Amino acid sequence: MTTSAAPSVERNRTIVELRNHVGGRWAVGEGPEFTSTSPHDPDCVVGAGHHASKAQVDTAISDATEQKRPWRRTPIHERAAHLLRAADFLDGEAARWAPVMARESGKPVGECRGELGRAAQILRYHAHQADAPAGLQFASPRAGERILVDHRPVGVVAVISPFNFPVAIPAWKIAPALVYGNTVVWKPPPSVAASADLLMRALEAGGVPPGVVSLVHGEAVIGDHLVSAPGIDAVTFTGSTPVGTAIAAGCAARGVPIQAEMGGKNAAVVLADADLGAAVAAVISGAFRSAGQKCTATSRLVLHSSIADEFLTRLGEAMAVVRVGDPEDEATFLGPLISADARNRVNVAISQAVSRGARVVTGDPLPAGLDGYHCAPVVLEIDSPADELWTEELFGPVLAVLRADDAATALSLANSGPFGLSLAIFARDLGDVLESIAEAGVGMVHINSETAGADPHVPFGGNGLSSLGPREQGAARDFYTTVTTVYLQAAQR
Ligand code: UN1
Repeated sequence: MTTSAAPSVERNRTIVELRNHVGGRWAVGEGPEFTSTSPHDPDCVVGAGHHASKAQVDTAISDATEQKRPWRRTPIHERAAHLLRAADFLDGEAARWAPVMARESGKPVGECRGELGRAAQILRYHAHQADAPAGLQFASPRAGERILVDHRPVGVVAVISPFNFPVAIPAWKIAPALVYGNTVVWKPPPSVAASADLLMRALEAGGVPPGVVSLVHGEAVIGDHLVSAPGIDAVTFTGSTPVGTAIAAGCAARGVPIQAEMGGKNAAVVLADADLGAAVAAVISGAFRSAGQKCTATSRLVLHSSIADEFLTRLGEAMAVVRVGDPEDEATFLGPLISADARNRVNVAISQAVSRGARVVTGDPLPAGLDGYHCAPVVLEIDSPADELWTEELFGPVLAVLRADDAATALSLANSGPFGLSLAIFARDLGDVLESIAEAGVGMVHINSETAGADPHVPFGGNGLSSLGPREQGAARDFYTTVTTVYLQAAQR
């Protein structure tokens, strides 16, 4: 086992030796031992190593602080070139690493290959920002003066990434941080530590200088230490709403900018004139890919009453494609949830909803022989938007259904609740579509496409308890830079 060799995917073998990347090199953690295991086959260890100690986190932060000036003064095209090389490395490793990522995260192997390709695309998109305009120039009311608006790096950025996109999400945080001249200390979740290692290897292979990006493994105690350390100039976080808002409160008290991507309770609204076949396919994909573990997943469905029965019949028939099983099997659509806790939480929420009167529209029991953290996909029709199934994020393969008699009611059901991330509208009538766009209370509206998915070159994020701070991805410069306005006059000759 070395950290540079490609992993083996033989069953029942530890396949990745997990180290931290501190002090510009791979380093054995000085914290407790840990493993990442397969949620499909929990006895199967994927990665093994040690968490970082708090002292190692401090070393990573002081390295990042030392590198601030040299990295900031490196031309942006040179910084970008490292990302382009890292993208090539990821492309080269995708076929070998996708099964490892599937085993560790529970995400089906085809989705893992897709995510690795997407991560490379994200690195390239941000690298190409080197060619974008660097700032603005304004006219001055004074003769002989120009006013320039310059974008400067923020400094040392703490990156806290989630389990559900182990490579793509840290890529879309770290890539813009680096290209705009920041240095980074990154903590991924222990459950997907081996998959996270791949991105660190890519950045190393891309030649990012020692100490500019560090990787520290650990639980919340290490994350808390990192985000509250005095050397951190900005924090970017993706994860649960309670954790994100708590980190944001601490950051606000210290005047540290925060970008937090948190929960979602995203609705698909199917109006009377929709293409029902296309809507059924999009709802299945939005609700059940990644086992519903996306902040953008479709977890609410609002059906116009006139097509509701037909839609639910067609949805029930189409559920046959949602095959539950081993995420390394190409035929699997729905792998396990990330942990026993996650599975138990979802199963309890389903049985409580049923005991409150929810009607199971479709929901076959799990196939026999699955010993992991699997959860059968389920569609439940409920009576009221006050039901917890309508208001609380579950992060599992559970779709709650309500009916509405008109488009305005449908939209208000979709808008209800504390989140505001993504919304899908299925309709043909242009008036209904325009009205839905105008009234949508979300950061992203999809007309005739699923709630999940995001292109790297456009803003990503939401309203309410879904997001705090500037948008990610295509709007990344707003977070990863600060603006300096320069009043520029020549001295008298
Ligand atoms: C997607 O919909 O493909 O944590 C991306 C999440 C989001 C990313 C979703 N921040 O699920």
